[in-house]
Amino acid sequence: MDNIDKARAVTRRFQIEGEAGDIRVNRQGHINSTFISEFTENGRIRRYTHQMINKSVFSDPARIMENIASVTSHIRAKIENLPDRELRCLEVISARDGKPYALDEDGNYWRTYRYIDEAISYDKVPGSDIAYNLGRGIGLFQKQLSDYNASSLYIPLPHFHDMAMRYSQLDEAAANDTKKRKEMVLDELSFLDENRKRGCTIWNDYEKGLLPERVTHNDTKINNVLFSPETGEALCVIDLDTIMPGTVLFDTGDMIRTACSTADEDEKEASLMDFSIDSYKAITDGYLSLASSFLTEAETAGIKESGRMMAQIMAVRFLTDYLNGDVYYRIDYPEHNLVRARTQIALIKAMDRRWKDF
Ligand code: ADP
Ligand code: GN1
Ligand code: MG
Repeated sequence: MDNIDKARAVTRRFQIEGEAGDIRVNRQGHINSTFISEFTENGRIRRYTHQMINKSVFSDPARIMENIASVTSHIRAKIENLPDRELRCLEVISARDGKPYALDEDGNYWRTYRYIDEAISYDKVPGSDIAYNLGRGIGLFQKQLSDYNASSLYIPLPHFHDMAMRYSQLDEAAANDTKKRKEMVLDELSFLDENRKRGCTIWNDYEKGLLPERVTHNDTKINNVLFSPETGEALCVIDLDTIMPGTVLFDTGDMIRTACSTADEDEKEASLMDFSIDSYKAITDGYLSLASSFLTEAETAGIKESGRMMAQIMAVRFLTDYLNGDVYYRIDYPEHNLVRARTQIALIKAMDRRWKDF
């Protein structure tokens, strides 16, 4: 049975009524397997997102779903008076046994969300208005969770943005060189080595308590936010697997990384990668319009560096996966992770160039 058949079969385990129609794959994310289904109920079509949670990345999907169910109900309580609240927060559809997930016959964990039809996602920022709205959307998300007890959250991926740990994984992958790929990436390894110390600063400041611990999303790339096609407003932050305690700079960093870059994360021609200061300004204006009320000085001061740090940690992680033989991220062709690592390095170089001219 391939995954789409598994998805079709598993829909019956959730509290979904009506007649099953079309089901299709969404390949935007690198981690989970995502499917969009259609059901017709009393003449009305309803869509759902079904995801097979990646069990080699997430060791305890049931606890992740506890996090997600709890965080989404916290947010929902704050928007219950809004007429379009269904578009503004992910809604977990329970399984028939009441749990927020269901298992398939092979023991894979699946979850279902109501598909937010009225929204769109972007892999790259289409203009400064969307960059501003992305910043606002993440600022709002952090604000909505600012009174949520961070220490009550299950930590799905400990040390997720710990740069020193990511470098030790890279060092190990390069030392083992199991796929004999190291020769091809000597330039990338040496660039990353030169940047090692600088890249560790934010994590170290966070560990020392110089940056406060808050509830953060930790994976705020632009396609993890859904926008209104009419107004451009950021409606809903999705992909909540990595919600855990962190510094807000992980979130500012990933939105800057993905929304100020002029090329896709997997652009094969790395020279097309540039850094847009206009998008940077728009994102930070949007973000600060909501977040300045709760940020400390150290947090505000760290925003600029956070984008560079996230590009760097992604370069390290993509290159590690390339050296390890592509065991973590979904790839479409053998050099995919190398291409991704190169675009991130090109982005860091573009940032350094642009900030110097600025
Ligand atoms: P991954 O963890 O693999 O990145 P995501 O949760 O980000 O998976 O989902 C992949 C893509 O599916 C998103 O980028 C988005 O385009 C789409 N998507 C996921 N959930 C929804 C939803 N509830 N409504 C609309 N689109 C969704
Ligand atoms: C993964 O799940 P997705 O595709 O939104 C990764 C992020 C990376 C991102 C790079 C759990 O995010 O950390 O920044 O790829 N998620 C996980 O595109 O590792
Ligand atoms: Mg995603």
